[in-house]
Amino acid sequence: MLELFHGPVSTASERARLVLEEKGLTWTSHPVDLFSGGQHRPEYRALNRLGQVPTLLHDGFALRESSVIAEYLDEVFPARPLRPASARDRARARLWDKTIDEVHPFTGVLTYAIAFRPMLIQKPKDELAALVAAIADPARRIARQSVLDHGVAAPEMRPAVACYLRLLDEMETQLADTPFLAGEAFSTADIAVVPFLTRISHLGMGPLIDARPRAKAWLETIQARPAFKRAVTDVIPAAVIETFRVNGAAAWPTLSALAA
Ligand SMILES: N[C@@H](CCC(=O)N[C@@H](CS)C(=O)NCC(=O)O)C(=O)O
Repeated sequence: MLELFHGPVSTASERARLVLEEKGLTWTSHPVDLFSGGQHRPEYRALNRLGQVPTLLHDGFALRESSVIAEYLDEVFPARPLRPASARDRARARLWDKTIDEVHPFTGVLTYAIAFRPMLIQKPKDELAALVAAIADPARRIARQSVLDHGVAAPEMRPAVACYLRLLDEMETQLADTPFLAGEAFSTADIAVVPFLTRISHLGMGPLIDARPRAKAWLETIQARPAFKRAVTDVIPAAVIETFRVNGAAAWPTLSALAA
């Protein structure tokens, strides 16, 4: 039995859901509410010591890290393979996994500074302080506090935007050679990256993607896949997309200045 503990609006969870849906696997959904601290409940942290989503539970075996989950599912369920066929392309896919490990913390900075902060700072101060204090990774804890204090004026915003510009440029370079990120075929590399471009486009940073025509066309191709609809489009609540859009539009002057 496959169970996924996931956040409906979490990029790392989107990646795990995409793998499950692309492979046509049947799975049970356990949504975790990150805003009320569901990721820090003792019973969840017994499955995932970092208090992060996603966690896959396969017949009682708990696994964290979306890249590891992707590889595991592809190995255990070999039908509809998602890892590239050649060693060279598999190595490329692993490099995209590493890139996404770098991009992920900056995605949190952008999302919390732009979209979640206005809602979170309405919470009672001690409740919010407890949510931040429970974050296991000290660097992430400091960054979270900074964006809650300063919003888009936080010093973490500049490196976050720079990280995305590097990602987009790297994609543009690869996509000049191959139609997909790890080669000629759709793979775990495309699944790893698509949640992140989707996120910045939801946050109103689409012009950065539009300026890179190959990345833009790639994004449209991946988002048109039926599994993307089931794993991402149908799962993120419309109200959240609207919050991203409205708060993203307000933040865009700051972000475009940082990008320039
Ligand atoms: N590298 C991990 C990152 C997991 C992660 O940080 N997930 C975020 C949501 S996208 C989370 O659980 N955040 C909870 C928090 O920051 O308190 C993966 O790919 O699974």
